[in-house]
Amino acid sequence: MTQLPLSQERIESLNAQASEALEDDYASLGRQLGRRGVDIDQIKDRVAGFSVAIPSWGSGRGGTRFAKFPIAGEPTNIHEKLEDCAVVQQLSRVTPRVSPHFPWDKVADYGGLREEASELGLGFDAINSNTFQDQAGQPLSYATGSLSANDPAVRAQAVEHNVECIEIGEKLGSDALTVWVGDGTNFPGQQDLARSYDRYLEAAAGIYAALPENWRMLLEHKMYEPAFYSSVIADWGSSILAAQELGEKAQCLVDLGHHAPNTNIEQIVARLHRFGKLGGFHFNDSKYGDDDLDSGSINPHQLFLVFNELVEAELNPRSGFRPAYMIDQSHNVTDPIESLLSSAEAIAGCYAKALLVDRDALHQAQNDNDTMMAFQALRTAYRTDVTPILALARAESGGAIDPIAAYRESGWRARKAQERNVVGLGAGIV
Ligand code: RM4
Ligand code: MN
Ligand code: MN
Repeated sequence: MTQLPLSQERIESLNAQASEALEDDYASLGRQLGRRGVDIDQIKDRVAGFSVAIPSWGSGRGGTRFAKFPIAGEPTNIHEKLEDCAVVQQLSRVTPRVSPHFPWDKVADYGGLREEASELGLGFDAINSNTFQDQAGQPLSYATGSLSANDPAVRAQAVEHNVECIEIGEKLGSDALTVWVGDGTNFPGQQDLARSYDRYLEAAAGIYAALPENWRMLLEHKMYEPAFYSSVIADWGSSILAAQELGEKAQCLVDLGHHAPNTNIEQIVARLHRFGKLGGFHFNDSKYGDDDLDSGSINPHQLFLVFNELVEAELNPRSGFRPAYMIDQSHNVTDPIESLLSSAEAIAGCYAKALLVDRDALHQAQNDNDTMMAFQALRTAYRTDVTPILALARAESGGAIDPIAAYRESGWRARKAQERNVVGLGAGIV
């Protein structure tokens, strides 16, 4: 039996107060879209079918390299993280799965954890391994690398951890492993750039060999941090070459925050899709060097352009299109539940806007070399306020018309501050 964390009655009574205004806005937008030949209900149905996973660590406050400021009532273990994720899902209705991170989310009984999640209305998405930190009691250190380490015993330990993640994932009902390594160097000459990649490939093949039939291995690239001179999997080039070398079940995962400023990420999406290697997405935003700001908070237009490519890819699946979508954010200044709600809305909103692009007009203008009309096809969709579509889709599936207001009204965090253990370092990342 599902045990939702917030009072469903309360959400509905708040919705009742806002529903007249929403219907009015929805009808007006419906007329506007109708004039463009778009059926608003069809867009709403597509939005209702959209979902994005929440990272378990995103339920805690992250930090910078300088400090971390946890808030009272933050989750301190996977059980509490699941509860907070369930709040996000209950209000937003677009985040039905959690992407866990091991060993951070380790428990003794994974069958029990799966049940616990399902009672909260949640399932599990891609499993994230962690060979970028040393854990207490771990025999060998990752200080000089993990999958690309010089020492074969360190590489073997890193492979073994990833294989254990797959085994845990099978118990949780997942079907993908996301591998991000912090391996790299801070000094020119510190490592041989070619040989470290060779070692990575060899170790990654050991993980690949342990993948069950229906599983995928998602390789996540990141330009820098923690390595500041060279990273072994720094860019989509290194990533796709590794994925091609490993085999069909290996694909690339694009984290929006892991590129140099001004990189054309939407073009990377198109390229990866062209070669059947677009496996997943980590949504967040970034301005300078941070990779975990709230999705759409800095550059919503980029998020829209990425979704424009994703919708193109969905319509033209070539050898398949089934990207694992996940939010990947964790930072210092907001209640993480509010940030996740805001990001979920930004992501679903950009998906909706991308659906509004008049594709025939766009393709025609492209063929005719009519640059301005091609641009206008995108611009018209981008400037449409899709809020009523998102709100109605949410309300119709039991979510809140105004998720952040409903969350604040619920007093959830204050209640948890009474019930939960003192935070310590918290669940977020530093
Ligand atoms: C990394 C990367 C990974 C995530 C860790 C916590 O920057 O984005 O996806 O597992 O952070
Ligand atoms: Mn990521
Ligand atoms: Mn990151």
